[in-house]
Amino acid sequence: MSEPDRADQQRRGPRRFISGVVEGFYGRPWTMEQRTELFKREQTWGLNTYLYAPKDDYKHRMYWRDLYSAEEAELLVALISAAKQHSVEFIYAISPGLDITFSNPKEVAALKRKLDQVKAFGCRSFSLLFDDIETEMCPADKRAFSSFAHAQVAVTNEVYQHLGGPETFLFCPTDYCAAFCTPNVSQSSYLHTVGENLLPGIDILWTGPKVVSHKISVESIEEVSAVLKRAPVIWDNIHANDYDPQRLFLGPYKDRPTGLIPKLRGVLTNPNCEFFPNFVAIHTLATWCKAAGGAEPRDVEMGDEEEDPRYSPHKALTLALADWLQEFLSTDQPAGPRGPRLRKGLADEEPMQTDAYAPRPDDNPLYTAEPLTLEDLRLLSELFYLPYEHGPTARTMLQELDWLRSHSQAAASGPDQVRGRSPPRSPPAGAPQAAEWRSRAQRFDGMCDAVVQMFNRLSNAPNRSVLYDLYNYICDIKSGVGLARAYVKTLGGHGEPSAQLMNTDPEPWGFRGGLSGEFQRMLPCHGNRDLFKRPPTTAVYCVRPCLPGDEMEVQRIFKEMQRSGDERVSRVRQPPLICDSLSAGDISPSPQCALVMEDDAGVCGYALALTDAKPAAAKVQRVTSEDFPSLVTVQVLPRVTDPSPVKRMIGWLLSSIKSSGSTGAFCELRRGDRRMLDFYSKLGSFRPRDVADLPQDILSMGTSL
Ligand code: GDL
Repeated sequence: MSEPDRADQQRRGPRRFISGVVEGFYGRPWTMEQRTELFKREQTWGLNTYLYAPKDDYKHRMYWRDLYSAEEAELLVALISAAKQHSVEFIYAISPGLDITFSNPKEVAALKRKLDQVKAFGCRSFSLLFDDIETEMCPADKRAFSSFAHAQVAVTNEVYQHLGGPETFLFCPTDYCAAFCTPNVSQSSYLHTVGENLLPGIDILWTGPKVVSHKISVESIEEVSAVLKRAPVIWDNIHANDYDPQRLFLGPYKDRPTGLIPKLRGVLTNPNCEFFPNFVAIHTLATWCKAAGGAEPRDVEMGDEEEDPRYSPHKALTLALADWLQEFLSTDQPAGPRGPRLRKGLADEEPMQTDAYAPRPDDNPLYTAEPLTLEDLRLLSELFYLPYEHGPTARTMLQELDWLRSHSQAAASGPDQVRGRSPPRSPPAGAPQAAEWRSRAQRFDGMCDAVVQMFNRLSNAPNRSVLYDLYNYICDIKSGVGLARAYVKTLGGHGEPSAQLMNTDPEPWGFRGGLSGEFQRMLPCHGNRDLFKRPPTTAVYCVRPCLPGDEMEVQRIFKEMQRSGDERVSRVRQPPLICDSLSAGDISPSPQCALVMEDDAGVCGYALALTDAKPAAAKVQRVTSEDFPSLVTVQVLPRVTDPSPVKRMIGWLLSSIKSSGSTGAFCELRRGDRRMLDFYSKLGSFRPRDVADLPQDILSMGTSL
């Protein structure tokens, strides 16, 4: 810092830690009422800044050159003044990077003109953002500047000086996280140029190691600060959900040690697109910020069970949820659809009158909703926790479902009482596993029920604005939990297999996800990118296309499994299955329809298919049906106990068959082959079908595509 700068800073006094919210996500921007409500909350919780940067606001990015109309100006003036009233610093950001020509003075003049206009609205703090833009410069800029960083820095410095060197002026680099730096942070020539040439009064935004950073360490900030020659302001995307319509983040601010606070210039969170569900994100950030300078968070006992002695995410969450509960229970909706905006319109109208109604003794009792509880909100938060972590209850549910699935043999071998509601009075000897399975299945069912009850109580909460922002997400999780619950009941042998799971013509809510869901199901690696730690499995399997050298292995497995089939049956001569010729190598599988799986010891299973099974069927004097023209066969060695790689092979085959235009696939099994029978039944998609003239000990199962 130069002498005059240092003197200037001394005159202004120590700069406060910037803390608050950046409205910097893609999609529908918040309303003016919501922003005003945000300022109130920030003031109450001790946050001091709001960065106006809604990506899809026309005049912030796409049409950045256009001046605001008189009406827009009125709204912005009111907003800037509302921020002031609540002691929140309003920073106006502009994103000219989509199409600015840095070297064209007219462009720079347009930028200055726009910011001058906003300055005239009462705004004193500004920001230039160059995130998410093309890094290739146009020919004119290439001639004028030695690099993209030089171009950005030149324009930013000029605008900053034009505005009189505002006390707060933020710059968002194009390489705004470590993952974007080439070859890395300390050797990034882009960041070095920015660090060395950007005027010292300008602060720099940084999202951490990644765009959505799981953790931000003190060391990583020290590294980037050395290059930038200043402490960065974190633009934190930990609660941002604009990249996936199925996600919402209601977990606490987390995995940023409070030791960062003295190393940073500030933290702004860019949270969920939906305004109201951000209560936890912003409240817990405020608690985190209070950990600075030894100030103890409100009512938070200093950490015991967690690493950071100044901040406990768990306790911060509890504080936030307790306050949030009050909001749910209030009918006062300051920024909602029945808030001031509409109230103003309705001001002259008479309130609607409804006659008080009291049921007579024989009438139906009036419906009275149970009130929402703190535990409901904790469960909600745990189901929609953080981008790299599910909440504890969600983790338990996943682990339990995984256990129930992989131990479903125990359920099947247990006494038939699993069908009844109550456990057997005295379990027979040798059934402890079955008893454990039943009790864990019951516990899982209880957890699913808690989600449904939470959904019911939330839907009845008086504050409709908060509910509406959450509605799609809670419907989605309720439906997902419902499917898992039905699946566990099916595994446990409860009555008819769940209509939701087994129905060949399910309602649209019986399967997830529209066209995007279809694409995901077609991709063999679907699920590989799960961000969450899966419950441990014991073996690693490789599923891959069957190569010419694998044919011997496939035939070996086929023969071995034929031999070890039901001994009693194998001694008598058995009628052949349609798929035998396929497994024995007499008929070649259709293109893209042959897979094998391997474990450490080698090939341990295969899955083969014929998109048109007619020729194979003819060999054993059978006919195929129009609905199920394709044949599937799968075989695994008994050492494979994990059903998931087998499921993956079948999923892969079915998508190949489907893309060949087939409408359905079938398989044939021996009734005595309990292992494969059990396997296909549990897959869920294959159902027994009636086929005329089938030999007595053969069963056919089909799935529509
Ligand atoms: C980004 C964008 C931000 C977006 C976020 C999450 C920055 C600096 N820019 O890269 O607008 O909301 O990802 O999708 O984070």
